[in-house]
Amino acid sequence: MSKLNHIIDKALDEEQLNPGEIEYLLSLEDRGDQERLFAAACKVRSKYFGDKIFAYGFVYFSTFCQNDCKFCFYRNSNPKSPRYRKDPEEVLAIAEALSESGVHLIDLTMGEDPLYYRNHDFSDLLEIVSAVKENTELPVMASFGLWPEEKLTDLRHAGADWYACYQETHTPDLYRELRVNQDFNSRLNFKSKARQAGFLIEDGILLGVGESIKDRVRSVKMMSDLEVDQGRVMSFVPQSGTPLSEKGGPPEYLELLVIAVLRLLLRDSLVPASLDVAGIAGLKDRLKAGANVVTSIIPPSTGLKGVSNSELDIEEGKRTVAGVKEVLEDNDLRLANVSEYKEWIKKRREG
Ligand code: SAM
Ligand code: MD0
Ligand code: SF4
Repeated sequence: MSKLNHIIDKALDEEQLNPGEIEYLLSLEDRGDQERLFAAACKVRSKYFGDKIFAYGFVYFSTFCQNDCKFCFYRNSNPKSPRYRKDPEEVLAIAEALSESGVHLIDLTMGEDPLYYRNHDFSDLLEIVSAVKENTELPVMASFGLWPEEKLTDLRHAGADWYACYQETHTPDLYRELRVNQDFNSRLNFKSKARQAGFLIEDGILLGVGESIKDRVRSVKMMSDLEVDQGRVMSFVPQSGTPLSEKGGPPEYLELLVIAVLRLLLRDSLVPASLDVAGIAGLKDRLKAGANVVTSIIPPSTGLKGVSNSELDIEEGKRTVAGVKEVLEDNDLRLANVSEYKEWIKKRREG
């Protein structure tokens, strides 16, 4: 039996893969081999989720940030970055419209906005979360940066179900280069603290930011060891006005390999296909690699931006549930019902 078949069979039997085996999968270059890996990942997805796919509405409500992450368009020192802060009424109206359009979760995201972080006053954010939760009755994800640990319970009580906090890399030296002046362990430990406070947690990595294959293996292993509820990978997209503006992104297939490996390792957890990297045109491949949540759905005519592709497909109305549904139908998949998503959350919490 070929090495690839052996590793795939092991994964399908739900045996743990060792680092060497993970590295082998993440190094596949032959298109046929890659397809076999993707087919195995889809098999695991279909075992746990059938043909159901979830969809998240993305509300990037403040693009102000006190940090200076090297890869990010919205880093504090980038004069070219579009800055806005949506007021609570507008956030609520957008969340309601997203809910009506059929998303399963509202992802409330901001930079580490100094308006809240400098005075350590997060009461407005707690009110936004409660209002969104009450009015949409949907699960809510908070993606606010390194939120103070002592206020995690308040955020949970306000109605946030998920906390998303991406490590980008699980290799401390590389992390320090990317997330300038941010402590590696504080960000890593934050995820466990959030889990203890009752949150479902999402971790994620970036590809093409100077990591080696071994760094990638370490990251997917750590996400799997952490038993993240949602494990994300995104290809780096170069941003103007940043130190990495001239650096190219990684080869397209790499993100697909990592999606597939995450699916094999995380099994019944959620693995996103982000519309923020290659837009609606990139969705099919990500689904075929084993992803089961479409993220970064952004309504047009709101002025809202994406993160790594601040404008792609948004005003054309393609980053919408309607746009996503077409792709799902063409690929024998279907948009889940909200009750199916809530059911997954409930089961996950019961462990
Ligand atoms: N500001 C919060 C934070 O950083 O935790 C929440 C924000 S979310 C906007 C930021 C995530 O988008 C990052 O963690 C990173 O994974 C992703 N991202 C940012 N810039 C990117 C880029 N140029 N290419 C790909 N992904 C990027
Ligand atoms: C996405 N641009 O879903 C968003 C973002 C934040 N929770 C998610 C990275 O791709
Ligand atoms: Fe700020 Fe988040 Fe961008 Fe870093 S990734 S600069 S914390 S918005």
